[in-house]
Amino acid sequence: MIGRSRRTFLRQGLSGLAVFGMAHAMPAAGAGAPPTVPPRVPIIDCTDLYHPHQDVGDNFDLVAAYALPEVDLRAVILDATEKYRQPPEGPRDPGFIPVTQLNAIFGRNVPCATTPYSALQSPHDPLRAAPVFQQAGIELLLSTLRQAETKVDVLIFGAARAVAAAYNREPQLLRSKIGRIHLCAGTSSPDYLEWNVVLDPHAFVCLLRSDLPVAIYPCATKDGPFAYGPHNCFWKLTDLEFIRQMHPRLRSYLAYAFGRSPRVDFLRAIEEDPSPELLNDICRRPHNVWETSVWAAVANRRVARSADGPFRLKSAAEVLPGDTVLPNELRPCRVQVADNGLFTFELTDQPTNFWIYDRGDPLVHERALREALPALYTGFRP
Ligand SMILES: [Ca+2]
Repeated sequence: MIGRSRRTFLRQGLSGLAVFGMAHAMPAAGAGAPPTVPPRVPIIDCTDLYHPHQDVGDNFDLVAAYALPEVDLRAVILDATEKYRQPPEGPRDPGFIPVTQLNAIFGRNVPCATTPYSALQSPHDPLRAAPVFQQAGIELLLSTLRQAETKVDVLIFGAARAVAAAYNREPQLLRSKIGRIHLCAGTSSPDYLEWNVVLDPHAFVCLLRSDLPVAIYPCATKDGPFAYGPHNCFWKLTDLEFIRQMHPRLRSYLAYAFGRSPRVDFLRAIEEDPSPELLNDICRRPHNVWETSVWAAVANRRVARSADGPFRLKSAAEVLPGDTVLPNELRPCRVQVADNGLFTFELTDQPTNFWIYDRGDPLVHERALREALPALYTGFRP
C-alpha cells in the first residue's frame, strides 16, 4: 500500500516535469484512480552494430534494449556503412549475429534488417536506388510503424540513414506514428563534425530540418567525442569488472563480442562460459558510453539516490521524497543546421519539435552513472 500511494503521489508530483518522461506513454490517472503500471514504450532501435564490432559499445548497449522492462523492442535496424565493412577498416558485417544471440537469450524474435551501405545523396533522398537487400531496414522501419497500435519511439545510435530515408518515402506515416526520435549524434556546438553525423550528413540534416519530434543527445563537444559538457552524453567506465556479476548468458554474449569471436556456431558460443583469460582481459578494460541518457529518457528513469546510498537509475515511481535526483533533461529548443551537419541550438519556451539534452555537471553525472550502470546491468535477468 505504501508503494501504491507513493506511486500515485509521485505521478501527481512529477506531472510538471514531463520534459524527460514519455508523456504519451503515461496512463491517464485521475485523482483517486487506481494506480496502474505504465505501458511499455514501443521502440525501434537503429544502431551501427557490427560483428566483429567496430565500437563494442553498440554490442554492449543493445542489451538494454532487450532487458529494460519499460521498453518493448519492436525492431532493430542495423545501420551499416560500406567503408567499415571492407578492409582495412573491416572485414565485418551488420550485427545480425549479436541480434540473433540476444533473441535466443531473451526468448524473443525481434526482427532486424540492414540499411543501405551508402549515404543519402541529398537530404531528400529516399534511397530507392540501393540494392533490395539493403533496403530491408528502411522497409522494416516503415512496416513496424504501420503495424504499431500506438506511437513508437525511435532511437538512433549511429547514422540517421534509415529514419531519414523512411521519412523521405512516407513522411505522413512517420508524423503520425513516431512518439519521439532520440537522436544520439552530433556536437553541442558548431565546431566539430561528430562520427554519427559524418556517417551520413544528409540524413542528419534531413531530420534536423524535418517536422518530426526530435530529441538531440550530442555525442561530442567542440573538443571531440571524449569531452565533457552539460549537453553531450559521453561518459566513461573505468573498468568492466561488474561483467563477472552479470547473468551467465549475457556474460557469454559480451565475451563473444569483446573477443571478436570468429566462431560460426554463435548460438552454441553463448551457451558456454568464456575462458578466464578472456574474461579477465575484458573486465580490465575502460569503456566509453554515450547511450545511457537515451535509455533513461525512454524508460522514464532518474539518476537518483536515497540519503548517502549509491546512485541508481530509478524508475520515476521509485524516487522517494528527499532523494537526490540529478538533472537529466530534455529542453525545448530551436535548431539551425548547416548543410554539413554542424548545428546550433537555442532554448525556447515557444512550441517546437526539437529538444536538447542537458545533464548539468557532467562529472557529477559520470560519478553517479559509474555506480548506477553496473547495478543496472548486473540486475538484468533474461
Ligand atoms: Ca553507435
